[in-house]
Amino acid sequence: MHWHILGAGAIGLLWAAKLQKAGHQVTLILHTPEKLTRYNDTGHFQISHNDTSERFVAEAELASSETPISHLLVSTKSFAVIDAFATVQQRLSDSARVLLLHNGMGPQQQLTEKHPELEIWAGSTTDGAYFDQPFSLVRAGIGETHIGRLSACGNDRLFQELQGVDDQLHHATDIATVLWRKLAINCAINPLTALFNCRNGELLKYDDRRAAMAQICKEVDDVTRALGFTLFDRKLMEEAWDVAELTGNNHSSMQQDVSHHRPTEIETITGYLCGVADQANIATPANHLVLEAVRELSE
Ligand code: KPL
Repeated sequence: MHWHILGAGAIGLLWAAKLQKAGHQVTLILHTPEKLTRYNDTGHFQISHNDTSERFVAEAELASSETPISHLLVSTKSFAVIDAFATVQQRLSDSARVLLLHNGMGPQQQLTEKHPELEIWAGSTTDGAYFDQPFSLVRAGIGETHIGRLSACGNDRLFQELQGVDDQLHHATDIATVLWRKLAINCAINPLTALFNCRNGELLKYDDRRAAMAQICKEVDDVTRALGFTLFDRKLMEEAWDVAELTGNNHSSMQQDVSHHRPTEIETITGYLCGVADQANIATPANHLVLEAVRELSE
C-alpha cells in the first residue's frame, strides 16, 4: 500500500518508519515549502532508540502535489486536523482509507459526519517519541496502538492489511470507547500539568492538585456514565492516578505546548468534554474552570 502521512510530527514519523519497514511505500506531506526544502537537503529522517539509530529514506511533498492518495494517515495536532485534511481532500481516490491518529475528540466525529462516503478509521496510541533535532526522533517508550473503523462505510480489511506494521497494534471493535478512555485520562492530567507547570507525577504530591484532579475525574465519570459508556472497571481517579504515577517523570503534551508557547489541544480534550456535558445538561464546573484557565494561558 502507498501511505501518505499528513503531519510529520513524532507519531507521523514513527508510523512512517513502521509502515516502511513492513514494506509499504510512504510519502510525507509537509506543511510548508521551507520545511520541504529542509527535509530534501538530506531526504531522510532518523529514529534512535536506546543505543541504535535507524535512517529512513522517504519521499516528501506538499499538500498541493497532485498525485492521488489511496491511504492517508492524519497525525497532526488535533486542532489542525480539519484544515489539514481539507488541503488534500481533493486528492483522495474513490476507495481511499483515512486513519486519524491524534489526541482529543471532535475532528474524528466531524470528518465522519461530513464524509459518509469515506472509509475513516481512528486510533489511540501510547507510543512516545520526541525530536532532538528536526527530522530526528528519539523513541521514548514502546506503547500500544488501538485502531478501529469509525465510518459505516467500508470494511475491516485495513486492519489485516496492517499486520506486520506493529506488533503492539490492536483492532478495536468499539473505537468510541477507546477514544473516550484516552480523552478521560487526558482531561484528568493534561490541563492540570499545564496550569501547575509540573510533571505528571507531581500532580499526586500536593493536596490541592489531587483534589482538583479528583473533582475533574468525578465530573468525567458523571458524563460518561450518562452517555452509557463504561470506560474502566474502577473510578477514573484511580485509573488516572496510575497513569500519572507510571508517566511520573514525563511532561504532558499540554504542559510542553504551553511552556513552548504553542497552541494547545485543550479544545479537543476538556473543550470537547464540556461541550458534550453542556448538551446533556451535566454540570462540569471543575472542567470548565481549567478549560478557561488553559485558554487564558495560551492567549
Ligand atoms: O497522553 C498523555 C499526554 O501527555 O498527552 C499522557 C497520558 C498524559 C502522558 O503524558
